[in-house]
Amino acid sequence: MFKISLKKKISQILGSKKNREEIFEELEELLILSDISADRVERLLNQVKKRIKLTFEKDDFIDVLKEEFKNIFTEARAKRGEGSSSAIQFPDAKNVVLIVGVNGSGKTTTAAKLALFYRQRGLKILLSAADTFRAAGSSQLVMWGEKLGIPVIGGDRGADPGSVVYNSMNSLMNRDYDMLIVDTAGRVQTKDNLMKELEKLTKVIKKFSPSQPAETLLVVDATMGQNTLDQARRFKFFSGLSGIILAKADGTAKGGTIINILDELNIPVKFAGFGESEKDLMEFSEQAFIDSLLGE
Ligand SMILES: Nc1nc2c(ncn2[C@@H]2O[C@H](COP(=O)(O)OP(=O)(O)O)[C@@H](O)[C@H]2O)c(=O)[nH]1
Ligand SMILES: [Mg+2]
Repeated sequence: MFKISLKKKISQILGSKKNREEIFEELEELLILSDISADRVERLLNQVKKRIKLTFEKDDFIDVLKEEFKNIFTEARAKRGEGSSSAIQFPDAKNVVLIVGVNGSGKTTTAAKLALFYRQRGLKILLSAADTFRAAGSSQLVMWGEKLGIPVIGGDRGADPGSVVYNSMNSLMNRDYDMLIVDTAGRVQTKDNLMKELEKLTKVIKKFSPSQPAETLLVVDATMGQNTLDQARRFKFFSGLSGIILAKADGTAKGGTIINILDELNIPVKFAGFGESEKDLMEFSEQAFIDSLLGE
């Protein structure tokens, strides 16, 4: 998932001849630099301190750290009332996935990746290019559609995104499609008027099918750091969120904000993007995340 792991740095810290206190201080710093909140890092390392012997082997230490990371995910899942996985379950015969997020986070690329992912699992996909805000907004998804051979419903620049979604829902319900993936315009989470537009899009979808969208997924840029927690807060407020997609995981080892999002909002990560090609998407795996952050 991540191309850069913390393992080397952790090994260096553990291998240095510093005393226990100094080792924990340096680890604290390292984990905070990977964007996990200071409060969570402190709790995490306190747990590790309790469990680890006074003198310890490097590998034992990393194993305990990994287990404590795993516990964070397990506890969050238990609070959500979920079993062993939070894989997406679709409720209806025809389902809608709404993609939201700030500018440049990777929404359009992710919409295309998801379309390919679900087509490979046998579903007939329709894409909706509801980013009518920018000149290139809609055409970018249309190009992906052409490349992948997946139909796209778009609109001209400045067109009402609600009407694009309306037309897309009409096609989904009346034609032979199983799933609609809606790409939306990027919006800064602090601009209420843009955020309210998302409420409208959701309403249009619900008019056709009250149990939809099955998933509203926030695409966050893994390199963006702590700001993504605020994004998650605000997008949750305006559009509801069922999950996070961690895009650009290839560019960083700073995936730590997803832990902060779990801690405060308990929104799980459903997918991770790790490159610019349509194939660079994987279902999120807690173990893969931990292994890739801390090294296998
Ligand atoms: N390295 C990398 N680049 C990505 C990933 N996802 C998207 N991008 C790139 O990020 C830029 C913005 O992506 P785009 O989908 O247009 O973002 P949007 O504005 O949210 O729709 C583009 O150059 C994408 O190729 C990813 O997982 N890894
Ligand atoms: Mg876009």
